[in-house]
Amino acid sequence: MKRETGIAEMVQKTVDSIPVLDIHTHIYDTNFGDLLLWGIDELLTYHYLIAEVFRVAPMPYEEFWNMPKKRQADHIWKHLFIERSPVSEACRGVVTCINELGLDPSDRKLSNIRDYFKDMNADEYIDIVFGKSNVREVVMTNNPFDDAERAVWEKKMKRDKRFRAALRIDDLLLNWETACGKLAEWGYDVEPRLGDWTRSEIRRFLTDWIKKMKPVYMAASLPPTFTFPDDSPCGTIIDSCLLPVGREHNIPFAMMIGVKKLLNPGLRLAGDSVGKASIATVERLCSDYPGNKFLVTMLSRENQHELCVTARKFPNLLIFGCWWFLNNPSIVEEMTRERLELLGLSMIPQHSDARILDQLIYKWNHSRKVIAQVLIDKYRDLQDDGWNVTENELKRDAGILFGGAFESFMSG
Ligand code: FIX
Ligand code: ZN
Repeated sequence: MKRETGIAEMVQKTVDSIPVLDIHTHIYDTNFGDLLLWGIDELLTYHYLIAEVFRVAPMPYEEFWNMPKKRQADHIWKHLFIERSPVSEACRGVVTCINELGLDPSDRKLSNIRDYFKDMNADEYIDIVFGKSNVREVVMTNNPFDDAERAVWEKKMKRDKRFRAALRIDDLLLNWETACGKLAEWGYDVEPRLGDWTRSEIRRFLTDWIKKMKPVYMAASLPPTFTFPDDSPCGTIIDSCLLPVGREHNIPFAMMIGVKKLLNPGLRLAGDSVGKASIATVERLCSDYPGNKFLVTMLSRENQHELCVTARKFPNLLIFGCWWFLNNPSIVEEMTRERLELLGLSMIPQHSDARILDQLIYKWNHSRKVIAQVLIDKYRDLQDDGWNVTENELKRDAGILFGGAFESFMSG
């Protein structure tokens, strides 16, 4: 069959043109003040780069943590960008940001890059970054157990519509002893023993925060050992509080499974690692709670294929993103191929997990390139059998992948 020429260019152009709904980030709108991180020094001290710099320039952990942010950034720039080429994905991302902002990476001068940010303000920079990354909305990570964040929610605020909320409840599920004390402090009549009344008060707590935040989902990151059903506080709260409230409000439970917290505590946030989890937990939840919706991403590469197959079995399961240690072009390509081949367009190929606002630029620039390449191959396969995808069909498909599948899942 004669292949339609120019499919590659048409796909890349279309994929680049679709504004994305980024369903998981750690960035905030300006109501949250300093919780929103941005600028070159934050970009350089991203925890991914901290883990990498300790590999080439070991020092006592506390000596690094006691350095001012700029000194940490200088240290990382020196060791990972000047004394070595920045070939890791996290390093390459910084170079992409510098270049996409119209700055000149070739002069290697951190001082020149800092000058760009000298008179910048957060509101202006949000517009710049959303424009350059072609992001239409992001979902934040909003934790009512974080004192600084809770204080913001307790004030009246005019929300920025581009920043949707997600109710993050790791503390409730994984640290019930402490969470119980906090809920009691906040006026919920709870006790450590999870009796009926305490469970109803936990449901009230969740409902109160759903009313306050209007979250698109409730989320938790869970260890590789996470199992369900389970008579631990985690399993009990999921079964008798989280899922009933999720059904009542049509709010999915987003499970991010496979994090080994603080494998190396000295690295703090950079010290988390990965473990293969049991897909049986996901199967059981999707099967036993057909009235609930589940968004799932798993951190181990070894869980990906079985997660795709599980998604084929349960329409109430939508899988998302190439999370954290998977967000590298080689693995994003592998995961996107197997997802398209097993699930078609009924999945969310990527989220950014951006912790620093600027990262939207590189994480989406890099991901769009890989996802476009996979789509080009798929459309060429179709062309070989006489199915020429039209530009409108391309736009429709890319719209589904970059937000549409999520929005249909939410509204269904
Ligand atoms: O639990 C999470 O939301 C993780 O994404 C974070 O804890 C992690 O530090 C991260 O930002 C990974 O990209
Ligand atoms: Zn995250």
